[in-house]
Amino acid sequence: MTITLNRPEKLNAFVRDMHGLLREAMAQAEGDAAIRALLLTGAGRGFCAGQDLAERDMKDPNLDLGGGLDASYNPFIRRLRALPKPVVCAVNGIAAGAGANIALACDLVLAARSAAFIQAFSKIALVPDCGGTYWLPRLVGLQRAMGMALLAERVSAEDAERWGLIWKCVDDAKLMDEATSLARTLAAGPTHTYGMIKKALYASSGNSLDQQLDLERDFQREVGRHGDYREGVAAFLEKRKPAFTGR
Ligand code: LHQ
Repeated sequence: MTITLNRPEKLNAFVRDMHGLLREAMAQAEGDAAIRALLLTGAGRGFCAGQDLAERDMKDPNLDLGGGLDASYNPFIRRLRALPKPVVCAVNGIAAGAGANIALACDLVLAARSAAFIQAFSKIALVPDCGGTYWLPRLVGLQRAMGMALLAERVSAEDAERWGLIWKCVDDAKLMDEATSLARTLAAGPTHTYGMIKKALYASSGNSLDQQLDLERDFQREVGRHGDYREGVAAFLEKRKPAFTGR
């Protein structure tokens, strides 16, 4: 299933309606067993420029940006990370502010060579949100995370790949083909196991080695009882491609 952020004239900056549509799309991705991978991208020349800065009433004395995060962005980030299916992001152009951190919330991020990532928040005196302060230091180390957050400069897709911020930078003309092919490959994989791999990797930074070894044992026990494991081993021994059901 592909979700395309579609407000190209404003570089897909988020307005309220988009959150409603995203909620519906995520419910479909979660509920439909036939959907075995998700691809997130943007329409037009940008991926997403974050929150639409014209939407908030700046004269409102009760302006509560935290409330906005609780109501829409944070549940979306949590759902992306918790989805027990792989999520691929195709960053087709600039990814700024919340847009950058939504991309980084995805499991595998591809970016067009002309794309860039900007932690734009500090330019308008905000702190990075949508998980930015969580994954930036984990992905690129504290120094680069700090530079990105304080300076709010563009990080090119090539640097992003070199730094380990994203999986891969690809030529613009090839982005959608590569991202679609990657999502299709993942959709034909052992979906249940992929869900467990996500859970294990995302748990690891909060766990000790002992806890992680125990978690791996428990997860391996579970996936070892799944038909996809039997199919994987049978296909290997019979020298054929496995036909995983994912269920
Ligand atoms: C925009 C936006 C935009 C409205 C481009 N809003 N119109 C915040 C508050 C609340 C809770 C949740 O969390 C957040 C998190 C955030 O996301 S805060 C960070 C918000 N984003 C930004 O600060 C980025 C603002 N945009 C930019 O700095 C530039 O537009 C970038 C660097 C992304 C792209 O620059 P250009 O390629 O030169 O394009 P442009 O600036 O000409 O933008 C094209 C159009 O899109 C333009 O509209 P116009 O009608 O003049 O053609 C922009 O005004 C509009 N646009 N971002 N966030």
